Amino acid sequence: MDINQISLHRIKLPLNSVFATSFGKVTEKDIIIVKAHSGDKVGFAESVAMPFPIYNEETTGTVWHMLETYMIPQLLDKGIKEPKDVSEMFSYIRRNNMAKASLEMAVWDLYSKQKGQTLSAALGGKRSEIEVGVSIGIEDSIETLLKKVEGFLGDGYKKIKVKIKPGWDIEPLEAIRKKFGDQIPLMADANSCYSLNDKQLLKELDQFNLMMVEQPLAHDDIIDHAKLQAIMKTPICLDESIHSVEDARKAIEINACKIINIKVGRVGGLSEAVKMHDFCEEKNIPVWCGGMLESGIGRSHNIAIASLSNFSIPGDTSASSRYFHEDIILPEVTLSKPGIITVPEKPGIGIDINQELINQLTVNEKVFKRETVNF
Ligand code: OSB
Ligand code: MG
Repeated sequence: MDINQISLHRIKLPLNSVFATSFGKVTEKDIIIVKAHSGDKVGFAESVAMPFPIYNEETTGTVWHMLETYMIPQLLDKGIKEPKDVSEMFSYIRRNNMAKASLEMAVWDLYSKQKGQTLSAALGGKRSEIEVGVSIGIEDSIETLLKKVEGFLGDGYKKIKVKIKPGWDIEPLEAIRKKFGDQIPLMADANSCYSLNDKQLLKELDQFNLMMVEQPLAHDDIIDHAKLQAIMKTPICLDESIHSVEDARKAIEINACKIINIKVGRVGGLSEAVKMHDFCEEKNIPVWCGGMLESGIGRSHNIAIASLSNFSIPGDTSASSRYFHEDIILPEVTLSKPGIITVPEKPGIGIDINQELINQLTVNEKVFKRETVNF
């Protein structure tokens, strides 16, 4: 693919409102933009790691370190023929999936631009439009939560996901069902904050007819999730526990979940995400595309992967304006119809970058050039 330069920009992109989960609050996105250059073509991606190791073990700092120290020099030196070579090249590195994914996704964008194809088509996507939902953090009061739900339902979002934690679970869900009825597509995400000691409370969630409950138990568990699924009617969806198609196979084999949330960063890249999608399709396990409050760059990758056939449940890829006053892409991600995002038609991720805004927001940057010519 003749990649002769890779550059990193670390930016701080303010969120337009605080996003709170059971593991903490986020007020701005600390993002590493990765650019892979070949001739006049540039592939873009972003690292989705959080600034603190609270969702998983990675941070923006560890991603920078892995890319700078091991991954970029090796990729520039060895060269690759196609995107799947990136995953193979770094398979010797344990974990660090978000670092791996950020580089691999930039290569996928570049590859599809070189082929003159949309990223969606290059990945085997079938849809030209995707259905999307919204993820709502832990709010200060039930009243604020209900106002937000009302607004997002007004935008036509096809799934309302509410973050829960002990002390903020039954009450908010009950209030939403009471105000908006039994028909709205509703789910809850616990981000690993319960244990099997809470099984009575978790069973009580069955009364709310939720589409699913996401990652109720430990971030590294599948055994207890299987025990919980056996006594709960509500389908369990796994997020934090699944890092690869192998993890998915094991979780499905022991009935630890009925649905899987695929986040490209968490699973180490688009090649692994496609494998996981195909495996789940074969096993009749529906998947949906999760989110990490991405800027428009990561969001556009999510739109591409969500166009594959087994992404049959609306994902967490909402419009740019739900997160940011101003996004770093042109045009921003918008709903083309209520609850619908149209997959862009231009090659690669199919959007332009607002480089001027990226420059304004940059706190650190580094350019790596290939030193020798690869043939
Ligand atoms: O668990 O899905 C999650 C955001 C940050 C970290 C973890 C999660 C989330 C979200 C937001 O739920 C999804 C989004 O709107 O991007
Ligand atoms: Mg989640």
